[in-house]
Amino acid sequence: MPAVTLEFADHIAIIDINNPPINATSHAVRSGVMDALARIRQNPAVTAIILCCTGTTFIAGADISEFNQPARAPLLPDVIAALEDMPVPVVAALHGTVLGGGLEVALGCHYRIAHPATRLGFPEVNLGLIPGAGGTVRTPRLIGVENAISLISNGKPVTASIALDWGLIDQITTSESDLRQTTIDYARKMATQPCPIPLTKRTIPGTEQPDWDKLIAKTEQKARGAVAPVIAIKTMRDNLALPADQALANERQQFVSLREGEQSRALRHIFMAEKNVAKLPMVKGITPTNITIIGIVGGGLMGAGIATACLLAGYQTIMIERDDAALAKGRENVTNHLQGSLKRGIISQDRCDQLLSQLHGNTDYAALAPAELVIEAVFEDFEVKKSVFDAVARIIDSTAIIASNTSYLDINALAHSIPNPERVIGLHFFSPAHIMKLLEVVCTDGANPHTLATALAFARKLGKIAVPTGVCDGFIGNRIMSAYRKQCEYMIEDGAYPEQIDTAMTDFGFPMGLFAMQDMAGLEISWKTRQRQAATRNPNERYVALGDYLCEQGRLGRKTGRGWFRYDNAQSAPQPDPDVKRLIEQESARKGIVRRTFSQSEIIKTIIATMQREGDKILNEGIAHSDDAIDVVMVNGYGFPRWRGGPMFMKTNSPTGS
Ligand code: 3H9
Repeated sequence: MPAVTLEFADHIAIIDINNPPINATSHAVRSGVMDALARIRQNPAVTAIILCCTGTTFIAGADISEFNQPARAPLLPDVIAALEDMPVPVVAALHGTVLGGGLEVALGCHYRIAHPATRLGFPEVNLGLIPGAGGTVRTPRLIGVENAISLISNGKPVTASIALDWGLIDQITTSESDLRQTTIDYARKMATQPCPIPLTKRTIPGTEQPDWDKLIAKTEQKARGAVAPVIAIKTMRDNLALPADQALANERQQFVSLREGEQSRALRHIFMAEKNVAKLPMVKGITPTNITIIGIVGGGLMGAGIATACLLAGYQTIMIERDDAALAKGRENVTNHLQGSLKRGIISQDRCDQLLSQLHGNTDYAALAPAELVIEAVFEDFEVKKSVFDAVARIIDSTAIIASNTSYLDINALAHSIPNPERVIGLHFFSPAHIMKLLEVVCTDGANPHTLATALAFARKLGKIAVPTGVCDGFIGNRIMSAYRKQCEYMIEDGAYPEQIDTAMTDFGFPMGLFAMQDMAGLEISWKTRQRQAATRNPNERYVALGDYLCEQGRLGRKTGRGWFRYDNAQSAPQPDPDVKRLIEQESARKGIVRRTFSQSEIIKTIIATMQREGDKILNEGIAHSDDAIDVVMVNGYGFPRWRGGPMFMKTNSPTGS
């Protein structure tokens, strides 16, 4: 099947793109459209053209897989210029996701008709790019500078109705109508009128200019080191002073230089890694169970977050708690989460009420009988979880899946504590579970591929990025975090201070430093874990007791106003505390350590090297299936700057971390 077909129907030329899965502007599409336009030019009977796509979407962007190869003519800007220059009206029929190069193609057409569910946007900045085929030049000429900036610099798509309000599209069809036919009818009507002036020949509406310096400063702060959003704004600012042809050339130059740069390569890597990380040979070809009813044991912070995620994905959800009061609290937690989604405009009040009606609470495990998947999210204690597994296994069908949300405990041992261990899996959600995208899917030794395939399909339906991992203490993410936390504590004893380490990390691009993050979570959690592990700790391994001392002094973190840092009020930024400095220096002296200075670059290199070393071990032990899995976990669960691609990507692509 060719990627582009051309058909003539009663004086209308119909160009149809069919390049699954997303109708990307691959070489075959670009050359196919060029050929079609050449043939149309030779047919004087044509009075209008429609450009449409087969499949689930209009063009959703350039083909990322071509970005690492030499560019092949015709280039997208030339195809769009050819569309714009056609002597008869060209009307685009939009549906699905009209993104990046897809929106640029639509802007090269003279009119745009969209299905009501269409979303339109420029996600290029998420890939470390700016639009490279006229987006920064044509968009402000159509919808004004302010709306164009918002569309291009934040990377988020807008709905068809916002696009219509802005003038980005000309008409929305009714949901029942046939988009193609409506577009043909529209094109027929427009054929009787003069062809509109192409966008590149128009002036920009409005004279008001934004406060560019303020906008750039705000964007820089939000981008935390990512360059593309800032370059997008600077390019738009510079282009306003240029005629369209020079503005197009300027945009192209910026696009090409970003495409060749380290940040875009890193962002493209992580984008593709997220798409591919769960594609394991062992689940290929397996049809997962179609789950409709989920059971969740525990309505605390984690359980309620998981329940909310399940409700939002459309599952009937049964929540089990130990008594009525705990159940009421669990329901209240879910209600609060859904109210949050309502406030953020993700769901309507009606939908919120409807979702709450799909939450069925009970204090009797017998209510779990119809569940096809039960997730335990109770207190992190092996015996407690084992008793929950035992109770669940007695009730549900022997083929239904039982999952644990443990972060550290041995899921293999849990699995073997019940009959049919092959249906046990770990689902390690990150808090808040209804918001965080990452989900570690922990494959127990005995789990069968069907259990894994079903868990992965469930994760996808929740909208999560599922990363399969093996069983070990901390799986992928917490294990790496634990290794670099230790290394940071060693640096503290050897001469660094918490504020230095945190500044090195935030300057590198982490949203927060390790010590501020511990203060925020509360230091007593890891203190209790260390106390539990004291008996089994390797006596020959270096142990840093500073965190214990802080807890013994009641410095439990932000909530007590003191931890690794000092907090003058609930909102205040972490302040270095002379008492902590003294405590650290006394401890170094007690251990006979001669403190030395650490540069910011040494700190960050040590942290990244530790992540990479632990990552290598995890790979060698078969806990992670690929480098990609480690990068996806660190970027999506632990604040590793996305534009750096992840620690394993940096090994080969940015070994200096600069
Ligand atoms: C651009 O356009 C630059 C221009 O300004 C200038 C050019 C000169 N290329 O996400 P899914 C694959 S930059 C190649 O699971 P969904 C993906 O790997 C681009 N392949 O589906 C997967 O493959 P497989 C601007 C791509 O329904 C399959 O498509 N555009 C690309 O959940 C399905 O993907 C973007 O940044 C691509 N660009 O979501 C759009 N995109 O089937 C990026 C996807 O083998 N894409 N694939 O697993 C998306 O946001 C989502 O994929 C989309 C569909 C919303 C389109």
